[in-house]
Amino acid sequence: MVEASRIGQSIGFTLDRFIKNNQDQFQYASGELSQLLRDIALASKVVNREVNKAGLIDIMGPLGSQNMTGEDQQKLDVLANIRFTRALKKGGEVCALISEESESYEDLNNNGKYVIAIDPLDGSSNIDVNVSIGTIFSIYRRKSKIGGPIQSEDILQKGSEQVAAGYILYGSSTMLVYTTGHGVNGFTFEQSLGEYFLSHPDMEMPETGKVYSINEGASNSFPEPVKKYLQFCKDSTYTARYIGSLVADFHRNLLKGGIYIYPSTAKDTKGKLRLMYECNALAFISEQAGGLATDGEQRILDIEPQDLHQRTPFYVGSRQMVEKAQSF
Ligand code: AHM
Ligand code: MG
Repeated sequence: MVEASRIGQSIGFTLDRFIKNNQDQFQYASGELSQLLRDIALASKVVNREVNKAGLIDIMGPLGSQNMTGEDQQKLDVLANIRFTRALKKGGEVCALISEESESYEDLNNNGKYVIAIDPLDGSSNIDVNVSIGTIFSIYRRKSKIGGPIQSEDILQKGSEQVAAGYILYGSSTMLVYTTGHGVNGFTFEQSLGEYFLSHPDMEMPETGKVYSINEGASNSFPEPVKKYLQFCKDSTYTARYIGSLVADFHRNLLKGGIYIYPSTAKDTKGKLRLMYECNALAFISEQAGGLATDGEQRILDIEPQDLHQRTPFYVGSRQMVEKAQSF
């Protein structure tokens, strides 16, 4: 955890300054990871602008074919993928990009030292209805020789090997929350200045809470232990809150305490969420904030990935609540 005194002095710092001041925390401090985080922040500002005018696109664009800058209109999740890919390619620190939007990984710069896994815009069912959505990212050190071809050891790394992870929440305000393994810090975007400012230093997830987030509509096909845990939540008069946007549900639970569950179901026998670019990042952040993340049996960060788009059941949130759910 970052020492309180150091953080205390930094409230209101811009993200850039905060990254610079804390650069010495990185194991391989040579400035590239800092620059990579800045690239992500920059791309997120562009995506934020587009998310904010999502409802206007049909009004302002000439009948759905092209937008105002002459590009073909794209769905926002595809557009976000383009924005992040472009920013990371220009930045040059990333050799391979794994994205929810692409079947295979993308080679960005052979000399890049980092691998990134990203869900550019998560919560797709909420994009068109003005409900919070998010970007999720995980950053790994490349393992193979710099300059050579990408190897599977570079792209299929366990969550415990992340060197940084974070998310951007496009909500009632836009926030960027990230960790480099030294605690979790949250930054709020100030629209008129175009800057992220440190607003939530050294975030800690409450040990326990009273909120459970799960899509109960699918409960007929939940595993028996999950059904029993849900009954326990009701008997304990917990409150149900489910936005259906992972980042938003996670962020609320991070601040207020709670548990988010996406178990295996009849439709998604291995769960719905993707290990590499949805679960690993949030698992890293939750552990750094004092919470827990498991697949119901083992720690998410210990899962050996076999596939870029692998799915996993996901139980994440306040430590005591995840432990309780697991005990069922
Ligand atoms: P997506 O990557 O297609 O957007 O799906 C991920 C989303 C999560 O944000 C959310 O928690 C979950 O899917 C909701 O799924 P469901 O509608 O099945 O409850
Ligand atoms: Mg997603």
